[in-house]
Amino acid sequence: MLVKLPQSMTVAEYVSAVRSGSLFPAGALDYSGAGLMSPGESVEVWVKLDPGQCILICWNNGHARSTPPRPVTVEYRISEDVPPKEDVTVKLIDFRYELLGRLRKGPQVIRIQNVGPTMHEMDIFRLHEGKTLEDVRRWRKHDAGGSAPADAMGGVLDSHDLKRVIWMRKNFAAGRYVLHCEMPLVTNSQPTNMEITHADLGMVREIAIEE
Ligand SMILES: [Cu+2]
Repeated sequence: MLVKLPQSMTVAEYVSAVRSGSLFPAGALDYSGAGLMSPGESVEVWVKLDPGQCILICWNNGHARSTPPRPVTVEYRISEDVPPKEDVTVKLIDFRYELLGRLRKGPQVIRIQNVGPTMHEMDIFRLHEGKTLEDVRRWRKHDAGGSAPADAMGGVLDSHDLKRVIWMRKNFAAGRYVLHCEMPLVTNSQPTNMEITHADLGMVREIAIEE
């Protein structure tokens, strides 16, 4: 995830707030980024940044506390880059995924738009043979380090600016996939142990990509 720090906050102060249990240290802004990925996977993501001090940080399985984030300085530049034309749009809505179009086998561009009213994200998992959406939900909730029922394909993470549209490109094989939102219900700067996530509230959806 890319996070933009306020001018008054150092990377060490952000990390210290995270270590004391905050997932959203006050004043820092989430700018999305690539979702959860299993080893060997890759994904391309387009997201508009603003100039300033950012960090790259991984929230999986305690890594935000154990691994120092990577500082990244974003400079102002007029960019001619145009995101690719999408094959599918996914709308993130409290608390569900709405797909406009159909995901197909091969390289696909997905445009991700948050309808809100709260922040969302979309991890994409490819189910292992015989595994179900419920297996993924339970694994992410209770046993992130254990034997995985799916491979994590990447996706897009949350953004404080709900209007920020994000694009991703990924080569999909045929199979059964799960879209999964792991946002906590409470997103203030207070320490949280993520008692309730959006996935618990039903923001998890299985889709099939045909051969
Ligand atoms: Cu959500």
